[in-house]
Amino acid sequence: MSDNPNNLPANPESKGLSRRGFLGASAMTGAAVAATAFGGAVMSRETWAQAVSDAQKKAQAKIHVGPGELDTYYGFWSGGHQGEVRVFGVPSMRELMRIPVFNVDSATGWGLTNESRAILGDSAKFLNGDCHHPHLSMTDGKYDGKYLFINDKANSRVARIRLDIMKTDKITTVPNVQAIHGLRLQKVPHTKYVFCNAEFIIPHPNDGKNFAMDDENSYTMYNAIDAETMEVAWQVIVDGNLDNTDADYTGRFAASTCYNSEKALDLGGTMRNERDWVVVFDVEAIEAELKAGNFITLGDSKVPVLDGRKKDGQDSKVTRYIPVPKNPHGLNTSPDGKYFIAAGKLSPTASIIAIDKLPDLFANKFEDPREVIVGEPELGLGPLHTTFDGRGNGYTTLFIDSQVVKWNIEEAIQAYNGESVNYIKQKLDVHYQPGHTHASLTETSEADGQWLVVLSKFSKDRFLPTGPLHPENDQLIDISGEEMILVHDGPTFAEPHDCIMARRDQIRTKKIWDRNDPFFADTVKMAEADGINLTSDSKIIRDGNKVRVYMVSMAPSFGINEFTVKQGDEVTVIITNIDQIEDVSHGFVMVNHGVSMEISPQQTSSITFTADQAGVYWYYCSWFCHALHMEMCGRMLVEPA
Ligand code: K7E
Ligand code: CUA
Ligand code: CA
Repeated sequence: MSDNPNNLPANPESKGLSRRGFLGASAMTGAAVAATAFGGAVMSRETWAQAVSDAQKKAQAKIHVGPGELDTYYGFWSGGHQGEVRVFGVPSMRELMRIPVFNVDSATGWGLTNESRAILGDSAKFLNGDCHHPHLSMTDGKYDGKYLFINDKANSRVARIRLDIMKTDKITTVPNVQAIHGLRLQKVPHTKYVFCNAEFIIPHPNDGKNFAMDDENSYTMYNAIDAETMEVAWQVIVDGNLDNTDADYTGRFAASTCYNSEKALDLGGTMRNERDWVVVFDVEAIEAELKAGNFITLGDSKVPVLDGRKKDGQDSKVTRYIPVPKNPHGLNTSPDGKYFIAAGKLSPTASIIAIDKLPDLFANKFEDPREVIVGEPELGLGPLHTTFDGRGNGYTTLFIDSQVVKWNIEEAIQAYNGESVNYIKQKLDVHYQPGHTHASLTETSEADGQWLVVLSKFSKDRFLPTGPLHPENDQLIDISGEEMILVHDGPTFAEPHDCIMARRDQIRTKKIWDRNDPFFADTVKMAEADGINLTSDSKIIRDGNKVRVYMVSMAPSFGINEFTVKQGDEVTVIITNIDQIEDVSHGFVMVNHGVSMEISPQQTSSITFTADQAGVYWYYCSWFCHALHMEMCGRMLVEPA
């Protein structure tokens, strides 16, 4: 055994060896390691400089955002089963911020503070989440900068992030379903609904009396959440299961892929049918049915439920099922509003559904629902998700081929009609096994075809080794020209399924908190009831064994240097940061009590804990705020019970 198990030279360039060359044959045996002149090879700086074309150098120069310069796009990345949302600058791919959502965060106190626990509600008992699909609210098919919504597959929730403060402000658990996966927003006339798919089929009622799941009482549902109130507005029972979803640009239709039309309980069973389907929802018909009172409710839930399943081969009023091959996955609306595109996953195809034919589909004008499919191009192996440049091209990830394929939609339709055209424009190797791909502004009518992010699930040899668990590789590709040019490898921690990019002028954030912000309104109310002026008072309120310690903070000191409680007291510390200066955030940590929180300028934060040990306990400021930040501390004196 060498004492350098990674087998990396201290400095490969100095020995004139590329890393690929040094790693040698063993690195080349992986099936996905398809090194091409530029795309695949790991090379030294010198080799790279010789190999790249001028176009590549130009593209490379575009991603250089120099010190003090700002990025042109905001990127919002899901944190996958890590549970948070990450804010990136694009094209630099620098991480700007992390927004805790379904996770517990030590730095900001998310999941620890009273304000965050109130937002988490009943689900505060869960310390995990699994977010896949971040999406930005829209007005008239364009980002309006208000909210970002994201799903939690692990605990069947949907969260909303306020973009002005970049904090989660609402979390909703969707009742009577399991595993909220696909999530998209109504685009037009504005984001009234958040559409979300519950992936797994469960028995109803799910009370342990029926595990067979082979009858009509086993199903899953398509869900719509009111974007403003964050209450579940309605649910629609479907045949099969639900994977990914998207909405159209008329406001009337949304559609979802189903990979388990078989209602199978095992892997083999889910692959039995050559075709599963895309189910289309008619939002207007759904609203009409609700208005007419034609709904049921389930268990304790008050959410109206419609039945969107076929009965005796007859379609419901609110859904239509379009057969597509095979275990389809991504469902994406083209930015011209013309098509839903379903990626085939186990089929090398994508199915192009003409949205303008859907009114006739619902009017039963077609013998075969597949008459709404106007193209089914062969793209490559394992197509998962498609994104668009606004110039008529789709970019589809090919998981098995480890590629992104650029293809022309209208030409694919011509080919389907028997014309001989080559709709494939380019296939680019990515590294490796891509899931989602996202082009700048692709989900809006303003898709601008500048940047493409490809979220590769495997990084293998692209980065310094980090043990058995590898980072993912979020690659940045310049798509502004005729050719896709790979310009950046971005290691990320588990597991950004999806990301979304908006122009920087579309996101407007506050520099300091507004004292009237609803985020801490309940805490302000509590202070008012205690007769406290939060921006000037530092005072202790005793209420039986409950002690409320109110203090202000201003760099570099807390308003209270020392307070005394009795062992067993339930202590709530409420701090208002009265600094007015942008970026001067304070923190509060009570040593040996699991207590930590952020208090940014003009914010009030509070946290509750039990003083269960007698003695002296220091508290301190955890966000570096001043030259005397270390001195910003105090003592809690706990008298024995
Ligand atoms: Cu393809 Cu959850 Cu969007 Cu992962 S899903 S890749
Ligand atoms: Cu206040 Cu550090
Ligand atoms: Ca299937």
